[in-house]
Amino acid sequence: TREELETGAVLMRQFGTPHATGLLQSLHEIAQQAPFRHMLTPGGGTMSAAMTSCGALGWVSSPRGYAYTTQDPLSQRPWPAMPANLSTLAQNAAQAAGYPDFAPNACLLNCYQSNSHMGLHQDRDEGDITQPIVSLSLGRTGLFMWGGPERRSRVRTFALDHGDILVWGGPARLHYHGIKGLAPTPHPLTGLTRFNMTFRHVEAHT
Ligand code: MD3
Ligand code: FE
Repeated sequence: TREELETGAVLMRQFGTPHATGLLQSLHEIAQQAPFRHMLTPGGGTMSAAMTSCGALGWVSSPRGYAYTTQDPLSQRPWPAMPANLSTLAQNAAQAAGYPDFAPNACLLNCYQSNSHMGLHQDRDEGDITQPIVSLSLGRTGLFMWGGPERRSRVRTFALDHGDILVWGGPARLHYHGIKGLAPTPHPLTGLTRFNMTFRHVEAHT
């Protein structure tokens, strides 16, 4: 099913489900090279979701701020390459949502456990906001918070289930969003863990 939540935001339930086993295999291979880690924030906190990246650019948070980098600061090596099954799925989803030219060069992987959440935020470190973000949920259901263009905008909550893909572009691209927590039920493929991958096109710093 393909559901337009608002202009530019398209929810495709179950779009990734047929490919889940291979996607999780790729995720584990990425995590062997660039382990999930709890990053520090500029505000002095620690993120409760663990993160890693693949692709030419990876997202990092530290007390010094947020940035996309070409190297994993843990290994000082390039981030793992983006596997073809991931990039192809993201491009197919973007195409189905009306973005035929989407070419991701960064994929942020998030790993949630029972005590994890992600506060309301905007994604604005990518440079070119005419490019959409494609999000894929795997495993345990996440309770997604979806707001508006301002932090004080009304927030709606809905479930993101295993295999669901969301494409955010157009006017929705800078909307506030977050993860309130996880649904109680474990998932047969991941147990109590939820994974999320977000595919992005990030402009290289010049
Ligand atoms: C709406 N991740 O990694 S995915 C993130 O489930 C992030 O891990 C959440 O927010 C997660 O930055 C939510 C859905 C999502 C991703 C990017 C968006 C929604 C978005 C960008 C703009 C608007
Ligand atoms: Fe986000």
